[in-house]
Amino acid sequence: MAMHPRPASVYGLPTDIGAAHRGASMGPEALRVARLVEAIAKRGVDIRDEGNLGGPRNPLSKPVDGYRHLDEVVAWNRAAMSMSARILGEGRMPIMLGGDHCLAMGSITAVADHCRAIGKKLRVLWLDAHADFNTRDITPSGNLHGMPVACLCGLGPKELVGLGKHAPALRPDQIRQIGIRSVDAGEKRLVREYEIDIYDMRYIDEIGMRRVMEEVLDGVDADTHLHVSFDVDMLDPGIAPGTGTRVPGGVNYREAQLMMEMIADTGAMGSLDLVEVNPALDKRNATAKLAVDLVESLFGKSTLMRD
Ligand code: HAR
Ligand code: MN
Ligand code: MN
Ligand code: MN
Repeated sequence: MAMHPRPASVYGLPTDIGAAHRGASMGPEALRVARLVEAIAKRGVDIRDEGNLGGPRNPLSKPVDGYRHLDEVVAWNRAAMSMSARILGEGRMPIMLGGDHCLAMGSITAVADHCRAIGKKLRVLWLDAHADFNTRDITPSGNLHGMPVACLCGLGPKELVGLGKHAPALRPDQIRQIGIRSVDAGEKRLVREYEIDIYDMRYIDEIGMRRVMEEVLDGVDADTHLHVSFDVDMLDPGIAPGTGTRVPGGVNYREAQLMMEMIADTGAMGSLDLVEVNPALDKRNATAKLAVDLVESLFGKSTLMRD
């Protein structure tokens, strides 16, 4: 499948506004230096680079009423939402380069509005070490990159929950989380209450990545838009050190390749986020290079099939 790759447009959001550590703001350039755009073009995709969007600087403030930098996070997410909406309107696949993971609120809200408008089913694959399902009452940090999934499901400040045309943007049953191994105490209760489908590392260890991805992709058909939200901290820190919140025991290289190959086989990927690459913590851009290698597989590169 996926013999007619759809055209795509990348854009960067150079900010670490929702994160604990500075440096994810350099992610978009690190991914370009690792030749992301050229690698996707090589897969036969008509790809454009829209450059970076601007937004407020990081004031490095303390949390206010449970949130750090809420106004700035809203501004960056509005920018993300508009750009993703524009690209979708052009019939192209938006590829958002973060930046930290709070930015997926904007990109996914645009995708959810688009799918509603054209009557497509939406499934979001959240590849991450973290569930990102905190709220202001339970967050240990106040950092909004720990809250985007909750906000997308309607739990959060009205400015973020109400970003798009329809609130909440997502139903929990549209989400599949893979690679999870760090969930805070209050967050655990909440993901259970909301019945978020979590394929954690133990489950991956026990049944293997192939069966995990079969379950994750079950029911995906020609009418499904797959949104892949790839937080690089899903990967084991031994192979992906360049990220702000590393958690040991992550997805290894072969498991990650298989995930991407099985997603590519569906031919259903309609949008992508690449987030949390932090060059300030990386070793010779290894994490950006690995992300590009995996993106090649997401766009159908495989060992034996014809290039
Ligand atoms: N759960 C922690 C918090 O809320 C850290 C989660 C954010 N880290 C990320 N997002 N990279 O996936 O602060
Ligand atoms: Mn995340
Ligand atoms: Mn994470
Ligand atoms: Mn590859």
